Amino acid sequence: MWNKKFESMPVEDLQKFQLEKLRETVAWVQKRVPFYRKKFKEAGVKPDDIKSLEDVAKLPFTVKTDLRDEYPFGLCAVPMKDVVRVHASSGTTGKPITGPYTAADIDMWADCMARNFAAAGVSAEDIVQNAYGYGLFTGGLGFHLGASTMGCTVVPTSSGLTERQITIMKDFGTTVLCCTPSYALTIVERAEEMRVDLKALPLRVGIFGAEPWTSQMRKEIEARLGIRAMEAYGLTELGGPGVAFDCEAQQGLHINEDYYLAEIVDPVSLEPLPLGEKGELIFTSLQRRAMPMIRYRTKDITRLYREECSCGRTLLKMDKVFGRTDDMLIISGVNVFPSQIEALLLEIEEVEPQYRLVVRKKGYLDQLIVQVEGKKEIYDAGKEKRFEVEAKIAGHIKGSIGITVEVELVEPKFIARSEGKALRVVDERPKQLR
Ligand code: DLL
Repeated sequence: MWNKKFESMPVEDLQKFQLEKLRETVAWVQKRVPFYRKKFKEAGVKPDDIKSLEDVAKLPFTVKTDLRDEYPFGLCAVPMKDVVRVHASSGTTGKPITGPYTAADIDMWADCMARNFAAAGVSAEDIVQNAYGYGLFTGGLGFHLGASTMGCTVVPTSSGLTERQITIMKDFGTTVLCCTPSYALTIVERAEEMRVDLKALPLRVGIFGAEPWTSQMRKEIEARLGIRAMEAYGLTELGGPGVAFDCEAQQGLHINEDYYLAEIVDPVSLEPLPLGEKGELIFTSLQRRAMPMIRYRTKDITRLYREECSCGRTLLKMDKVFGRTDDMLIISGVNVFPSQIEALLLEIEEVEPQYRLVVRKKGYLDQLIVQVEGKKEIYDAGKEKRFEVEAKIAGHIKGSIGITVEVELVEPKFIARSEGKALRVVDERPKQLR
C-alpha cells in the first residue's frame, strides 16, 4: 500500500476523520464561494448543522450545469494566484467545465494516483507507458503524476499514433500500459496487424479507466494482451482519476475515502439509498481547496459496499460503473444500459469486441440497432452465415434482457477505432423526440 495509514485505517477512525474534513470543507466554501452560500441559504442549512456524516444529506446537490453556469472560475474558492493548474473537460455539449488545483490539491492527487499504481502491483522498477491523452484532460497528467511520484520510468506517449505506441512498447520494454480500455483494444489489434505479439513482451499490467467497461471486456483485454487489467475511476469535477481504484482482488474499486465522501441516491427521487443498493453515485470532496465539490451528482450508476478485502484495505468499495444515467436507453419501456449489451456480445464467439448502438425512431417506437463486427472468417463466410449469427445475437439479447433489437453484423474495421473514450451510442432520433 502506498498510504497504509489511510488505506487500512479502522472504519470508525476514518469516519471521524471524514466528519472533521466535511465540516471544514462546508465552512470553507460557505465563506469563499457565493454560489454555495446562496444554495446553503436556500436549503436552510448552515455549516454548524453538520454534526454527523449522515447530515451530509442536508446539503444541496451540485450538478454539471452548475459548473457550466459558473464557467470558468465561479466555483473557485481561492484567489487565482493560489491556483497552480487548470484542467478541463469538454463533455459532449456546451461549454467546458474547469478543474482548478492549488499546489496542495496536486499533492493530494499524487497521493491518490500513487495508491492506484501501488494497488495495481506497480513499483519504481516499472516502465510506465502513459497513453492517456496529455493536455486539458486529467488522464494524461494525472497518471503521469502518480507514476513519477512512485519513481517509475514514465514514457509520456499520450494517446494516438498507435504504431509508434507499439514500437516504443517493444523497444523500451514497457511493463505497464495506461490508457482507456477501448484504446487498449485498438493497440492490441494494431499489434496483431504488425505481427507483434504483445504477450511475448515484458508488458504485465494495464491501468484502464475513463469509460465504462464490463468485467467481460476486462477478461478479453487480459487474454489478448497477456496482462492483468486494473482499473482507475474519477472525473474532472473531482480532480480527475484517483477517486477510486481496484486492487489485487479485482472485485470492486476502493474509494479514497479520506479525500471523497461517497453516497448513493435514487436518481429520480434523489433520496439516499443504503449500502448495497444500486443508484447514482454522489461525491463530496473532503480536502480539495481550489474547487471543492459538495454532493456532486456524477450520473454514474453503481453500488457501494463495505467488506473485508483480501488486500487489507478498509476503504469503502464501489462496483464497476454500470453506466451513466445519460447513456440509459429506454427500448419498448425497458431501461437498457450499453454495458448490458456489451456483456452479452462478449459471450458470442463469432464477433469482435467492437460494437456500436444506434437508436432510431420507427413510427412511434424507439428501435435499437446493435452493430457489431463479425470475425473476419465469419463475415467472409457469406450472407447466410451472417444472418445466422445476427439471429443468434438477437435471440441472446431477447432472452437475457427481454428487448427486441436489430443486429447488424458489420465487416471488420467498420466501427471507428477509439484512441480515448469510445463512442458507444449513436442517437439518430430527432432531438425533440428523445
Ligand atoms: O475520465 C478521468 C479519468 C481519466 C478516469 C483516466 C480514469 C482514468 P472525465 O473526462 O471528466 O474524467 O470523465 C468522467 O468518465 O463520470 C464516468 O462516467 C467515466 N469514467 C471514468 N472512469 C471510469 C471507470 C475522466 N473506471 C466520467 N469506469 C465519469 C466507468 C468511468 N466509467
